[in-house]
Amino acid sequence: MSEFLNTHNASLLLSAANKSHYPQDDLPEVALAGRSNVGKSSFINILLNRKNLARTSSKPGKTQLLNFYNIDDKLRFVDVPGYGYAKVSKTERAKWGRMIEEYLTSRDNLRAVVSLVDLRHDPSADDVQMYEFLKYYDIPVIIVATKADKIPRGKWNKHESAIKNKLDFDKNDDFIIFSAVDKTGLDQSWDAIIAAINGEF
Ligand SMILES: Nc1nc2c(ncn2[C@@H]2O[C@H](COP(=O)(O)OP(=O)(O)O)[C@@H](O)[C@H]2O)c(=O)[nH]1
Ligand SMILES: [Mg+2]
Repeated sequence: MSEFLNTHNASLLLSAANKSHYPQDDLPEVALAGRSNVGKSSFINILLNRKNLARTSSKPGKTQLLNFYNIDDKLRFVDVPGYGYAKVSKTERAKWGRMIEEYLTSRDNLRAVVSLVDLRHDPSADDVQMYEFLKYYDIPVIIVATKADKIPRGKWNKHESAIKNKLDFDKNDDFIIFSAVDKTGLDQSWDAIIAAINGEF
């Protein structure tokens, strides 16, 4: 973990639907994106060593706002609502799209997006679209492949290759195999995040 941050000093700062509600300062932000249920909240909880700071839920699609987490007044995590939840209307989906796009394309504080995918499966069309979107806007991206504990270690490489292939992965990006159950990839995730923040604190 980071020697620069007291991660115990972390809390949900605010939830925002649009720009006018974003925090107004210069703190660096790292956003977390991924489909519902991929493990975003669990990732935040593990990185901050908290049981339930970011709510983990077996009911997907519950979080509909951008949740800004303050970490030691030095950095923020921004939990972006999960995509690919089947049971929302087209109108809801469009609203969701505009909210994410507004944040990702206009937020000066944004330093990187941690894009979470499930190590077990090929990336969904939404996963691929998200990666393409981030590459198009030149937003630094860290791919975190979650739920590694659910497949044997001997198969990790094969799954990693399949995901990279489907994403047309840029080898300059970070690819981290992660598990919220056994904390595989915890240090690597912090290293990548700290590198993206690049000495701002
Ligand atoms: N086995 C395993 N389960 C996980 C992992 N990460 C998340 N989960 C489970 O997957 C479900 C969804 O996780 P959550 O963090 O709420 O996903 P979110 O919707 O992306 O925020 C929950 O039941 C978690 O306990 C992981 O690394 N390994
Ligand atoms: Mg969540």
